Amino acid sequence: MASHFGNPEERLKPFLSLGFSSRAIHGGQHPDPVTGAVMPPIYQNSTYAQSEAGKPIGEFEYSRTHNPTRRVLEDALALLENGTFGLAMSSGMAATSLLISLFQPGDEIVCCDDVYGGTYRLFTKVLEAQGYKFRFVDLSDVGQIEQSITQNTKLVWLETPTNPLLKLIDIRKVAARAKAVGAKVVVDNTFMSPYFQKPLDLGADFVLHSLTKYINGHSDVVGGAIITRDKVAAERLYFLQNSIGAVLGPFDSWLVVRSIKTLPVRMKAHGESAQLLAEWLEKHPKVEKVIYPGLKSHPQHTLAREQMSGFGGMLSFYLKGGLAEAQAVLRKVKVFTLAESLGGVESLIEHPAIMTHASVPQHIREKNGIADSFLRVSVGLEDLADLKKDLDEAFS
Ligand code: P1T
Repeated sequence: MASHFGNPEERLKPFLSLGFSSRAIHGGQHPDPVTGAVMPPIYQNSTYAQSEAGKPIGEFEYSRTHNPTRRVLEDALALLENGTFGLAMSSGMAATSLLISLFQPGDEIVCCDDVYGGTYRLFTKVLEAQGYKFRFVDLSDVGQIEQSITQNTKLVWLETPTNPLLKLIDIRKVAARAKAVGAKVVVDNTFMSPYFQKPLDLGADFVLHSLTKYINGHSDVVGGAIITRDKVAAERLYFLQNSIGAVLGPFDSWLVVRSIKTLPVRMKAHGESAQLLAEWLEKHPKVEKVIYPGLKSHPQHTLAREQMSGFGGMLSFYLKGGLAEAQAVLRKVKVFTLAESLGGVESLIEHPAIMTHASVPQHIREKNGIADSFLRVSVGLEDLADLKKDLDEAFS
């Protein structure tokens, strides 16, 4: 494959024998040929000299089209997801928009009924007006998979675990059904990261990430990505990436490349703390119910064990009481920060109904269980004792 994205299949070859942690540290990277620098340089520039019109001196022409630092990140992401082609965008929503651009107004897209509020807003307030047809279905209910994905379906959009209710969807079953009717499947893998879940290995056609979350992991970059093995789709995606233009800049690409090196150790620690915090919360007298895929009480704990290699750092819970009790907890926390987003080294807590999922109409939120007493937690890497103490004090 030779065009502005070069030949990813060849570029990835030297790294294919490496395990996940080695890929996280070395993926897509070689010592700089000019200086020997071990870390990839930040090519903070927009354009590249040509020796005569149409003949660039090197491989690169213009940084929207391709940039060496962004390319390192795109290759590293492809390697982590066991994919071949990576594309880095300026936000998770830009990656979502790019993926949807593969499809046409009039196409039917089946989407799980619990997704990030911004994704729901883009689908219902922007893309439906352009003619795309969305059907929101509870795909965590296996019986609905066959019923809802039909010959009319062009794309199936999954978050698993879903944001914020942490429902799981059987990726293998959805992929098999989609294949039977000629539809494509995308999994938004933001909550698990490739450390805990590899959707392409389970039959998905595309993986999508908000890099803003675990992959960057330090709450200092907004970015997004798509990864695929599908060469035909990748050629079109690279064309669209250049045409639409919402690409990730060189410095942000470099920050994410640096962060990925610690993704395995961070994810392991996030998962360990989240499991212990979920078990502790489940026994707390002020807590009505905890949702975490690693708890035996999670209705899809068995599926979690089958399709994920860990349970992640996100948990949600219902407090006893209502909005007043929830607001009081959010006002009182000191180690947790009350903020949107997730996946950083610091613990965050938020109120989905008022914050991240305010774009979802109230009747749908209520039907799904996004109640006033419902809180979502991104478990960071602080001492677990401090996190427990902080919540305990906020509850009382
Ligand atoms: O914020 P951005 O990088 O554009 O990513 C959007 C996005 C996509 N997919 C999932 C699963 C997400 O959670 C998000 C962003 N989510 C939040 C900001 C949040 O607090 O849930």
